[in-house]
Amino acid sequence: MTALQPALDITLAAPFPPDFLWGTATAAYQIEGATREDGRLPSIWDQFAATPGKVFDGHTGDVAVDHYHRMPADVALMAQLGVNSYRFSIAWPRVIPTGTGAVNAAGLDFYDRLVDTLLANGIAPLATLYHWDLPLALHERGGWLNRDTAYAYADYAETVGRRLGDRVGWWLTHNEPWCAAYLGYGSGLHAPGLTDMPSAFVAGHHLLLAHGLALPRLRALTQPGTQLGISLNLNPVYTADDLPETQRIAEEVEIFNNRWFLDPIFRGTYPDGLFAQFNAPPPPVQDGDMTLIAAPIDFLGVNYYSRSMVPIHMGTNPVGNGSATVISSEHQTDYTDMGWEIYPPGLYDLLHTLHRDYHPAAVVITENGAAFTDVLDGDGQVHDPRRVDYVRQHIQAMARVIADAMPLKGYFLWSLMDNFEWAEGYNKRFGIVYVDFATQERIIKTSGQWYARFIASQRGTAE
Ligand code: IFM
Repeated sequence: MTALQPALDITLAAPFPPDFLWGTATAAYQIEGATREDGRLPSIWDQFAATPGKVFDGHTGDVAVDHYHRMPADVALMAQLGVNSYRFSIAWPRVIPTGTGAVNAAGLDFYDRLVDTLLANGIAPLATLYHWDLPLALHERGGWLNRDTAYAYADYAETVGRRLGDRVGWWLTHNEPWCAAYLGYGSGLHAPGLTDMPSAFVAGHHLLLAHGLALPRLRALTQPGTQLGISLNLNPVYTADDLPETQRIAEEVEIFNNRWFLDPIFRGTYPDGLFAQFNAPPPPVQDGDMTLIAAPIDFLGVNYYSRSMVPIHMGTNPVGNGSATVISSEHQTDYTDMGWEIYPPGLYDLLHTLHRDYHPAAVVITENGAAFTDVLDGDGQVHDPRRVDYVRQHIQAMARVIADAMPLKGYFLWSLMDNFEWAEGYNKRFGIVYVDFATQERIIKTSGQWYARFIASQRGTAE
């Protein structure tokens, strides 16, 4: 285990409530490995990653960071960091390997053990039911293009809720359905790799329907006070000039990037102009769907990494896993290894806009973090001062939100440890814990040390 360094500056005017969730986040396919063990069957990501040319250098999640076998040690690492919460995802193909039907006891047992280990360490579990690893068997029946997948998902949610609902107090139905729909079915950058915008909208609708169908079933199986929500990747849109054309494009980007999922969830409608932007027909919405989708949630999970800037300048970097918007070079400040502009004020602006326009009962930052080119130094440490600055500045933005009395309940740093970054494979490191992918050794980076000391200072336990 890495010893924590005592001398990191954690000074920050940060009036966070004592019950604020300070956590780290991960997802099953990105960390677990063991893809063929204990009854797990393939997901769309196993197939996608095995397809030449889809993932950087042919990397796959077959081993990932071996969390499936190292779970107790990884929880001990979290305890060492002092986090009071942990966001993880449950692999549907581990729990119901063919998507419907028989439950795989060994798969469910793993998450049961994880939850118990977390609780034994004083760490509150926040479980995500779907973080992109659709069972391949369901994809072979149409995947998210097939309405039946939404019903299968609700059954899966019930299975998991029945087993873990007595101990898990925070749940997310989906992580970033925008990515699952657009990157998976529209741009093809993610599994299952389709490139058809009308399909992306169909998939998006069925993902939303799945969310709406699962909510009451989870509600019935969880303890009173359990918090149910969904995580959306959101980026506030800024304009570089006042030209009418710029404003028009910004409005389209806002609709596509943010309102595609926000409006159905909070208003029960799709935003005007969403489908027309792509000359696509509306998805097949049936009577009652929008009411289910707009059922109240207890919190909105916000995944914030960067902003969007209009107009688009050629030759600059895409935001949000290859979304349609790019940053204007005129506004360039600093970029992460993903090519995403570092813009902490965007988090404050985004939360203000969300509260003004959608009034979520509460917000949790379910992801925020940065990829940088980290190296293991000769001193055996991983020095990542840019990530320390990134995290500090985003926490500072949250402090302003809290000072404005907005109901912000928690912050989950993406990610606990370096892992499989989807189409980028192991080539991008987001962790506050460095992983030597050859040996699976974990080393807490300077940012992890900083976060640990910051959390301790919040509790009044820092030296
Ligand atoms: O690694 C991903 C995560 O799975 C979803 N949100 C964005 C992260 C960084 O790209």
